[in-house]
Amino acid sequence: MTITVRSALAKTIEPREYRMFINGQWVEASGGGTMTRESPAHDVTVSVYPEGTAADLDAAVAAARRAFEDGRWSGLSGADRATVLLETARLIRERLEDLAFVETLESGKPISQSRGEIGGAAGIFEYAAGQARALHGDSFNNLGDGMLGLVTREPIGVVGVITPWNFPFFILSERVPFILAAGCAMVVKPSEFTSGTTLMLAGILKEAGLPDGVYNVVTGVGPVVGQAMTEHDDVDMVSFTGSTAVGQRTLQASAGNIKKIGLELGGKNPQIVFADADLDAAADGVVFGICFNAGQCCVSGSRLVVERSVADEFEALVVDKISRLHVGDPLDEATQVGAIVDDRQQAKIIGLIGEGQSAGAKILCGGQALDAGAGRFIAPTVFSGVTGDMSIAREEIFGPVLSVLRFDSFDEALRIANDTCYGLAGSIWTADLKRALRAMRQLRAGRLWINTTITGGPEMPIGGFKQSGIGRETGAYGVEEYTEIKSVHIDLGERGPWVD
Ligand code: TXE
Repeated sequence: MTITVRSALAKTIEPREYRMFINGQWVEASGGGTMTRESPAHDVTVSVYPEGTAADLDAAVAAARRAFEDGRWSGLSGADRATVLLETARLIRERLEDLAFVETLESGKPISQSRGEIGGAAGIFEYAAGQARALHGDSFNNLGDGMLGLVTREPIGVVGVITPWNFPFFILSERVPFILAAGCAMVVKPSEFTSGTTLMLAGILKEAGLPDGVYNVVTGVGPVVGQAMTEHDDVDMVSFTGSTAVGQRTLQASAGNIKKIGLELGGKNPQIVFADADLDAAADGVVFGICFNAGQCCVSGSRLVVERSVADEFEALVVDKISRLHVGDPLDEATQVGAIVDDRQQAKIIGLIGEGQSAGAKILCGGQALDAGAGRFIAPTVFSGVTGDMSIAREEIFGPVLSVLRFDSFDEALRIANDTCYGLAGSIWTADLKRALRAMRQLRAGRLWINTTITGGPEMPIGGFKQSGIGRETGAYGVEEYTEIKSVHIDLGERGPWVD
């Protein structure tokens, strides 16, 4: 494994100071408070944001409500909305380097990966522009001569968006353009670790022609701003992405005004490898699936479920590939695995590695923090001999830690794969298409890959079964989530009187 040390560049960075974005204006927090963010890879302060309050959230929700009600955006045609979304995509591409740089400094992810995510996000805006024009309702001409039925789709209203730190701009972009395509207004509460690019998007959207008040950003901590958003009576829907624990709270908090909730939560995703798979390609995919974004992905393939007859050989392939990874400074162009987002996350990962060892699983590689001169890094870790009752087989570790479980039969593989409270994603590796499709049918998860992993485009919906979430983002489904359906009955004849 190649470990790169902290780059000299980061030492010279001046922190960027941001303001929040409410009703088209850049504002300080009403309480005057600020929060700072250190680069998790360099221990250098890179960002200062306002520490928003519940009063700031109220102001943002009121601005979004006004914008929604007066039709400055909801009243536009899909074609006009599409024009703004396409211009936004163009501006994102134009500022790709700056956005990627901020993303890497705040999140610790490799710069090459940030560039890919920002470019991908621009593509999502382009796709959603098409959806703004394609969105339509339905009609019923089969209700008899006296009745015509119309089904209209209407924007749900004011949407609250709460995003995490692992893919700050990409996850935001899996939601914002669809919310805009549907004609809604919104308030975004980004993660307190990674708010920079969410605020930068505000400037881009304004420049692209989005009317004031349609996209608002309130920075601040989850238990204050996020909680107030989930409880707010004037928010019609909340889209939350984060931990299952906070997702449960979000559901409870939504009860007050029965707001609609979209949840994308955790996962403990299986990578099923059958003996007939192209083992070298599968090993590469498994390593990517657990090491991409340092394992801090909701769709990380954190459980390797491998057929016993090839398990020893396959584990050796995985360990060999891991030994050739570039881990370390995310500003280094060659880096593939960057930093862990903060001390709490680092401690959680190290703690779970310890639990795996105590439970009797065997470490094949990694198992400890790495010293890169600064920041927090974890050596990609593989545990062999894992059983289904161990915490490393059940809990979302959210780090580069792979747990290997072995199977003897197809049925056992699927039983192990489905033995989790989560159902977000899964991968199947085999040369036998029938077997792959049978496994696909039986896997209880919202997003599957066959002979590949963690890839896709905005055409495909994302979301989870079981405790991994509610609802779907992206694709045509992603726009529909942000609409209400109205049934309209039109009497075409003489209505028979009820009262003589
Ligand atoms: O998540 P939180 P954390 C998982 C992963 C990770 C664990 C903890 O297992 O180790 O969660 O990470 C906001 N009301 N995922 O603590 O707290 C918060 O400010 C409303 C999986 O960082 O759930 C941030 O904007 N909002 C995941 C967002 O919730 C609240 C991505 C997510 O933070 C809030 C991240 C509250 N009471 C972590 N408290 C995925 N699905 O990809 C916090 N928040």
